[in-house]
Amino acid sequence: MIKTKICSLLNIEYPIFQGGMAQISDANLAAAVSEAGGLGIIAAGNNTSEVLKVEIDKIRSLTDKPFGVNVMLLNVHAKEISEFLAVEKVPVIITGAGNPGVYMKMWKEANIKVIPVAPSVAYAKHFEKIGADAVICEGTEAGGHIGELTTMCLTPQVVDAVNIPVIAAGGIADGRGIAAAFSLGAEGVQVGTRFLTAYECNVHQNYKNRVLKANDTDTAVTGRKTGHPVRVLKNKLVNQFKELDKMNAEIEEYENLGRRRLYIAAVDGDVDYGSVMSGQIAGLVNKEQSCKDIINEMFGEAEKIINNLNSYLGGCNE
Ligand code: TUI
Repeated sequence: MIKTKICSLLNIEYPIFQGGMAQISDANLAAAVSEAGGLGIIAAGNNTSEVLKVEIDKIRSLTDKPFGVNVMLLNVHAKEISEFLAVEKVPVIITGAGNPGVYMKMWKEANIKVIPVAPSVAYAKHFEKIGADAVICEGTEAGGHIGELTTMCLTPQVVDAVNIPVIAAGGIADGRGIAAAFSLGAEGVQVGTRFLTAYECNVHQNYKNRVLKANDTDTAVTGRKTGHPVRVLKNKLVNQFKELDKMNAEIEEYENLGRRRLYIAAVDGDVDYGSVMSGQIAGLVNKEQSCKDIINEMFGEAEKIINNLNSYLGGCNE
């Protein structure tokens, strides 16, 4: 049984978060993960609080277990959503793509656990200082909007720099990833890509099929020039972004090309011209499963690996 401080902090059984993937992580997916003992996370994405309210009401009807809401701080409605979440007193808020500083006091007063994604040691220290309960180190291996550093380099440096628990994310899709994250000093993991192919995930089947077929070299990063790099599976849209790079296009042209592309992939199922966000670990994701089976399998593997590593000591491994 693998238990860490994250389990007691959040009252969950397994120290695993399901990544809050915009347009994808709804109440159905999050409830399945929370019911299986992890922390299910609803992504606010680019939605308004009215849309989010439907999902929060739904998850509360589906499970009594704790859940989280991911606030993507680039969202134009971020302020409105943040105030709404304080009123709703959701158990956990995860923030991404920015600094949640202005909302911290309000959320802490509402007794919400706040866990920001920190792209560097400096941000992790700052988030600890302003009252974060834990931080997520999301490496550049992850899908979607990414930072510069890898999970392998960011995690141990943040672990050494802060006293709050650290959750590793990016590149984790099986028990080996969990064992590696714990070896780096993390006390939990956040997993996105593997949950894309969960039965309870409502993303379009074409999107799931692309992830199932992907191999190790199938992701690319679009939009580096805009300051908002996004990791996706290679497709015709990625070629169009490359053309813009060649033409030395203006940022506005990238923004025009990128508009609504995640919706086009995740909801419409156009995986040629949509933005099929996925982590580099997609090559390991080869089957559709329930969230419960994913979590049980990952932690079963991790336990075995951690036990077997003992055999490396004293040279008794065959
Ligand atoms: O936020 C994510 N991943 C995402 S958000 C998203 S939705 C989207 N759609 C279209 C275009 C762009 C995004 C898809 N994937 N991960 C968390 C994350 N946070 N990664 C990196 C960061 C981050 C970066 C900078 C966190 C804090 C930060 O602070 C520095 C600053 O400059 O604000």
